[in-house]
Amino acid sequence: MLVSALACVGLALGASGAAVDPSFFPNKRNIVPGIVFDRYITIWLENINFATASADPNFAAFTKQGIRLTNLFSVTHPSEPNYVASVGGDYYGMNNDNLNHVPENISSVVDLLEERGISWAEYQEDMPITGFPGFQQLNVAGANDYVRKHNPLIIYDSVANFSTRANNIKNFTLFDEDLRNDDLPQWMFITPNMTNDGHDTNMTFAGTWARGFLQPLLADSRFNAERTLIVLTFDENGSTDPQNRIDTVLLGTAVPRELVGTTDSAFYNHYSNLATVQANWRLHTLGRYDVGSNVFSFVGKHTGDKIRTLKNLSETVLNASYPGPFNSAPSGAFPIPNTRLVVNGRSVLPKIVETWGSRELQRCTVYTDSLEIPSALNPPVLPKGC
Ligand SMILES: *[C@@H]1O[C@H](CO)[C@@H](O)[C@H](O)[C@H]1NC(C)=O
Ligand SMILES: *[C@@H]1O[C@H](CO)[C@@H](O)[C@H](O)[C@H]1NC(C)=O
Ligand SMILES: *[C@@H]1O[C@H](CO)[C@@H](O)[C@H](O)[C@H]1NC(C)=O
Ligand SMILES: *[C@@H]1O[C@H](CO)[C@@H](O)[C@H](O)[C@H]1NC(C)=O
Ligand SMILES: *[C@@H]1O[C@H](CO)[C@@H](O)[C@H](O)[C@H]1NC(C)=O
Ligand SMILES: *[C@@H]1O[C@H](CO)[C@@H](O)[C@H](O)[C@H]1NC(C)=O
Ligand SMILES: *[C@@H]1O[C@H](CO)[C@@H](O)[C@H](O)[C@H]1NC(C)=O
Ligand SMILES: CC(=O)N[C@H]1CO[C@H](CO)[C@@H](O)[C@@H]1O
Repeated sequence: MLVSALACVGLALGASGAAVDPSFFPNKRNIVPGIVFDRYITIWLENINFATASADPNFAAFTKQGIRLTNLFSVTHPSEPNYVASVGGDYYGMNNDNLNHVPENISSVVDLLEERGISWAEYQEDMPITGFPGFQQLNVAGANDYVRKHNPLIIYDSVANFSTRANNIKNFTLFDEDLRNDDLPQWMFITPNMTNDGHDTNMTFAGTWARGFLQPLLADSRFNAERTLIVLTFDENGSTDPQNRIDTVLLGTAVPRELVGTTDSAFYNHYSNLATVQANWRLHTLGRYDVGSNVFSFVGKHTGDKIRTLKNLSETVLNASYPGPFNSAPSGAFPIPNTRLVVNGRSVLPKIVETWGSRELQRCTVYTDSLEIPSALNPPVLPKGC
C-alpha cells in the first residue's frame, strides 16, 4: 500500500514541483515523498559512553547493518536539554531535567512537518495516557517507567497545548496498535522506558532491549517500509566528559546497500537530525542551530547539502549548557531565531518570520549558519546593545 501510494504522490510532486496537497489522496496516510527517505524514525537510548556502546555485541550487530557515525556529539548535559534541542534547534540555556515549558510562540519540527502534511508521532513506553502532561510514571514497585524529560515534544507548549498535536504523543500500547494497522506515521520519535533505555541499567541491558525490539522490526515492512531511515542513538555520553561524543547508527531500507557496514566520520550533533529531515523533505527551517548543522552525508549527497568540516574536532567540548531562560540560574530572554538565514534554498518557516522577523528583534539574534555550536565554554554572544 505504501508503495502504490508513493508512486501516485511521486507523480503529483513531479508535475507540480510543490508540496503535496494532503486532500489529493484519499489514503489516510498521505505519504509525502522525500528525496532520500519517506519515513524517519529515531530511537533514543541513555547515558552511554562512545567506547562502551561500540563494545556492546548487540550494538555492534546493528552497526554491521547500517552506517555507524563516529563523530556525532550530544549538545550538553543532562538529558532534557538534549531531547529538547533535537526537535527545536536549541535548548535555551537548560542545564536541568525540570518541568520546563517552551512557550507557545517557539516552533518545533512539528510546525515544519505539518506545513507539508507529513504525519508524525512520538511513542513513549509506559506513558499512562496519550498526551500525558505529567512529570513521570512509576511502576507499582516504585521503579521509573516513563519520564517527561525524555519526551521532547510534550515540553513544547506549541504541541502540548493543542489536543490534535498532543494526541500524537502515544505510548507503546498504541505503537503496537499502529503497527498492527500498518498506520505508523512518516516521522517518529521512540523512547523506551527508563530500564530499557539504559538509564537505570547499563549498555548490556539497553543493547539487549534494542536488539529484541528493533531487529524484528527491521524485517517488518509496516515499520521498515521502502525508503525508511532509522537513527539509533543516545541522548548523551555517560558522564560529564569533555567532548560528549555518542555512538549512532543509521539503519533502514534508505541506507544504500554499498554503505551497509561502513562508518561516516563527519561532524554531527543532535541538530543534524533536524537538518537531515529538513533537507530530505525540502522543509523550512527553525532559524536556530538546525540551520548550520551538517546533514547526514549519504542524504546530503542527494539533497545538494555540502558536508562541512570543523576547523579542529578535538576542540569540540559540549559538556555543559550555556546560560539562558531555562538555566537553573535563569538569565536573558528566549533567543530570537535568525529569520534571514537560508541554507541550500531552505528559508525560515513563514510563521516564525511573522512572529520574530521584525527589524528590532532581528538586531539581537545570536544564530548564524556556522557549523560550530555553542557550549558553556563557548557561549552565544549577543550583539552590542541587546
Ligand atoms: C513569546 O512568548 C513569551 C512567553 O509568553 C513572551 O514573553 C515573548 O514576548 C513572546 N515573544 C514574541 C516575539 O512573541
Ligand atoms: C497507553 O495509552 C492508552 C491511551 O491513552 C491507554 O488506554 C493505555 O492504558 C496505555 N497503556 C499503558 C501500558 O499505559
Ligand atoms: C500552555 O500551557 C502552559 C502549561 O500548561 C500554560 O502555562 C500556558 O499558559 C499555556 N499557553 C496558552 C497560550 O494557553
Ligand atoms: C519497562 O518495559 C518493560 C517491557 O518493555 C517492562 O517489562 C518493564 O516492567 C518496564 N518497567 C520497568 C521498570 O522495568
Ligand atoms: C547490567 O545490568 C544488568 C541488569 O540491570 C545486570 O544484571 C548486569 O550485571 C549489569 N552488567 C554490568 C556489566 O554492569
Ligand atoms: C567541560 O570540559 C572542560 C574542558 O575539558 C572542562 O574544563 C570543564 O570542567 C568541563 N565541564 C564540566 C561541567 O564537566
Ligand atoms: C586541535 O586542538 C587541540 C586541542 O586544543 C590541539 O592540541 C591541536 O594542536 C589542534 N590541532 C590543530 C591541527 O590545530
Ligand atoms: C566517562 C567516560 O568514559 N566518558 C567518555 C565519553 O566519551 C568521550 C569521547 O569518546 C570519552 O573520551 C570519555 O572517556
